[in-house]
Amino acid sequence: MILDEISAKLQAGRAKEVKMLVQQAIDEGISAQIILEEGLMSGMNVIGIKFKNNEIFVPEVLVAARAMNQGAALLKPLLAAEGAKASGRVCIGTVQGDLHDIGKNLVKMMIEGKGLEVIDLGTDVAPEKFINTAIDQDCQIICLSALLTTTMPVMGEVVKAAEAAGIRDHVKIMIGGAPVTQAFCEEIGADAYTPDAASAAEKTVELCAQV
Ligand code: B1M
Repeated sequence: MILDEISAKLQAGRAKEVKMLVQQAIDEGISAQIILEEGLMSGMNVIGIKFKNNEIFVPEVLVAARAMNQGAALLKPLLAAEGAKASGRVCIGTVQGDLHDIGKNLVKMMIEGKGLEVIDLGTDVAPEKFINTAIDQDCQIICLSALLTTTMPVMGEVVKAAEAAGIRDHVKIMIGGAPVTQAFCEEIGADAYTPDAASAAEKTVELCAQV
């Protein structure tokens, strides 16, 4: 099946073939959401497991990540078209010390799909940059991604910095990433934790309506 092929080619880091197959799946009428979840993300999950078990190393992970990003880029306009429209502005970034951006990019894409404006601060973002952007650009939500247990505490620093800057009552803070949990969200006093890109996008719409 084509979704399995996408997953397999992504694992092999074959970006061109991934792009071709994603386009083919789109042309066959498979929804962008299904292609993303059952093709691209399923392949990336296997990469994650193999990386953890030392069966593959950083270079293989990087080529798979590149294939993931190129395939996802084709889906971006379709995900936007499939989503219901909302309004609001959020900023998003991977926290300081952390360079993982695949999940953050997916979350961004899905939020944009809901019609919200997203300011992408990239990776390795310092707490003050999140705060200054939220103030200067009038964001309703600060979205924080972390993939390393060592960088999760930076999320707590952002919450504290928002309190110190006096914006805590009108800017919501949403967190996510593989090691992040609801319990951690409560511990640091963030407003919301969501486990994946789709629920993150839904939650942003909900939070934007609250502020
Ligand atoms: Co890294 N890495 N990595 N890595 N890497 C992990 C995270 C790791 C779990 C692998 C492992 O050992 N099992 C491990 C962390 C262990 C830990 O902290 N306990 C790890 C490590 C150790 C490292 C290095 C330290 C390795 C080294 O150098 N020795 C190093 C750190 C570099 C740094 O950041 N300073 C490193 C480097 C890298 C690469 C550069 C090679 C590459 C990143 C490429 C890139 O992002 N451009 C990489 C990758 C790809 C991974 C794995 C294999 C895959 C991550 C990924 O992209 N998953 C990862 C293993 C794994 O997670 N199983 C691993 C796919 C992505 C779609 O999922 O990001 O979880 P994810 O996003 C999801 C959800 O979490 C959620 O939605 C997304 C989509 O549904 N989500 C949010 C994410 N952000 C959200 C925000 C929200 C809401 C939901 O609200 C705001």
